[in-house]
Amino acid sequence: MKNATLVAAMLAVTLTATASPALAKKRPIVAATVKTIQKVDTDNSRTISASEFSAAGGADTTFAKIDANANGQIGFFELLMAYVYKALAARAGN
Ligand SMILES: [Ca+2]
Repeated sequence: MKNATLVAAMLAVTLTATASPALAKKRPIVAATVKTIQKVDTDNSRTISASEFSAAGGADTTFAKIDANANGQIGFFELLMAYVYKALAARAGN
């Protein structure tokens, strides 16, 4: 419970931070995650639903890959990990 509270607090801080140039320079993957959620999360639930993902032009198969716990929502950390994997794949030349 304590960890869940801490994670929720960290998430709130992260999502209320704007994807500022300073954040983009220091933590580009975090900045990209914040920017994407702010753009795609049209109901401001702080997660991305399948319909929001689709409305933003995302494919259902991509949504399913990112939604790691298959709860029908893409949370901050699921999207963050997707960006991390994408960066690692790019670095590996894949
Ligand atoms: Ca999820």
